[in-house]
Amino acid sequence: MSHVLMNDKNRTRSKRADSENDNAVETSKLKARYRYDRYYGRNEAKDGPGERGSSVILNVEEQRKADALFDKEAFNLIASDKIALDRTLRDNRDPDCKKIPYPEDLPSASVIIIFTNERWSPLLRTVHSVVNRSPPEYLHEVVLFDDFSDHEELGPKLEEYIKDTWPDGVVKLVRAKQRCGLIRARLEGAKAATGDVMVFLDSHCEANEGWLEPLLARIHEKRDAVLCPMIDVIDSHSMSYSGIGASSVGGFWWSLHFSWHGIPSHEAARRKKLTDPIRSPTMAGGLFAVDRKYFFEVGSYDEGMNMWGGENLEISFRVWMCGGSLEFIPCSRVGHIFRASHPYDMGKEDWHGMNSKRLAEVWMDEYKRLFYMHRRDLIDKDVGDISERKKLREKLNCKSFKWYLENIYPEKNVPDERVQAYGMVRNPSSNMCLDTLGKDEKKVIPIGVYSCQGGASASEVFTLSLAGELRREETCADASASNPNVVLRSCHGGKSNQYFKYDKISKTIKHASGLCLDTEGLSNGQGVKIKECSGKDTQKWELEHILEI
Ligand code: LR7
Ligand code: MN
Repeated sequence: MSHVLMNDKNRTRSKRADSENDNAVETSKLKARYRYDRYYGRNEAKDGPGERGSSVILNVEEQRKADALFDKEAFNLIASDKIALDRTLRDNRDPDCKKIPYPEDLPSASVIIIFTNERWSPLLRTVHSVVNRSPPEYLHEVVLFDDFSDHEELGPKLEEYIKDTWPDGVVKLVRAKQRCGLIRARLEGAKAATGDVMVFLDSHCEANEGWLEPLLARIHEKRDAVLCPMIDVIDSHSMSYSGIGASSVGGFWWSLHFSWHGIPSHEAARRKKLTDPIRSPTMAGGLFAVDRKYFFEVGSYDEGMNMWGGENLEISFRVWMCGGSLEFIPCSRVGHIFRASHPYDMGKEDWHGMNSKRLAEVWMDEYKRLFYMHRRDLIDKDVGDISERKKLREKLNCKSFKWYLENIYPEKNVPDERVQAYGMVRNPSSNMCLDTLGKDEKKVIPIGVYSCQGGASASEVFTLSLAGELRREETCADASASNPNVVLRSCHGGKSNQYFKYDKISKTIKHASGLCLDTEGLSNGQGVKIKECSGKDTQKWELEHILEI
């Protein structure tokens, strides 16, 4: 790694540098105040495309170009290029956020932005937003880590731009000598950083007003708190910036993909104010703040993970299980361009799957079985040596995954524990099983029937919960006498349309409406219905593993 731009001598930004000065404390505070106001002044109204976070309107010709580029770039590059690199944003924080008095002696921050072949305008807009909206006395540095990009504009032109725009050296560019992948890129960025706190951002973000102080203040208060800002949405088509509320936390699917959920009631009850941190079982991965030394103490990242994916759940589980906490900070807001695909090359390997296997093996104890239920293909896959990570877990004396589930994520559905039954739901006369047919379970989908795969396919694994729900991980079978087609939709916990009872003797699955689950007339791939109970074979079911009925 070579440090291309380093100009530490002339820097006066960090509070440490300020206090080394023999200026009277008051004077340095005034100076900081002045610069602070000046930087904040840049958010004053100005005209132009996308200002105040608005959508960019393109003419027909521009739109044609944008459409042609969209598949490759996964966002509207033409619109982005029209927006000022220091565009203004609406301050969408809760008004109470502005009343919080932050201590004056906050730790300093290194903001680490890793990128590989990021486009110029989103990359530089990220940097400008950070420099312009961070109080200079707390912004120790911005570390731009280039993960082996080959776009020409990111070569010497970028170095020149940085030197000209931030001559005080606050923005440092570090280049990888070979492609690292995002996990090792963040590690390299972290090794280059020297501030008290590190804040990681993706390379297509916009930090909003007052984003940094609440992160630093919380770490000042609790050094083992790992913090995420609220991730606002920069629309990949219009480039508009819109605030999301502060009502979600992170979770995961047993396939080890990240998911969003409403704040659970136990957490809502624990919090006193809207501005209080929100404890979250997991983080999305890209945007977070952590005490620099704590990050390394708690095991930084798994260097054996490659390219993309899995590191977000790994750090989430690890931080909680090893004594820290993971929190969302409602008063800190950063926008992110959500892109449907990756505009950079990362080869054809299933990196997410392999990285996830590493984390399942190290952190999930016996619960890794639920990951393998979704990923049978990975059971025998070699994902490299994990002994160092296991040693780390031992050294830090971390708690079990069971502890994590019970204490940090009690609302998580464990499909095969404390349930009436789980596994295949089979109609023996046709040898067809209930099946999601591989449809997207984030939407409302019909439950179909399909030739039983012997449990070899996760799409035929259902749970009959203690509450009488016939369910998947997040969704429950739902029907009514007037809507007899059985669909999967969000579990509401209120029985009625989502209540089913299995009778071991008659082998029927009877719905709250009094109708029975029936395969009559169905062939592979068709949707199952509830019908008048008839006692026919088409209404007889076997549940693969019965625990308590
Ligand atoms: O090989 C690579 N080298 C890199 O430097 C691959 C990527 N990168 C950079 C890339 O340029 C970008 O700045 O790494 C950053 C993240 O890559 P993205 O933006 O393609 O990822 P994403 O936003 O699609 O995915 C989310 O999940 C990832 C899992 O590994 C990472 O943790 C991302 O940081 C994460 N992004 C967020 O959490 C932003 C909020 C999204 C949500 C929800
Ligand atoms: Mn991203």
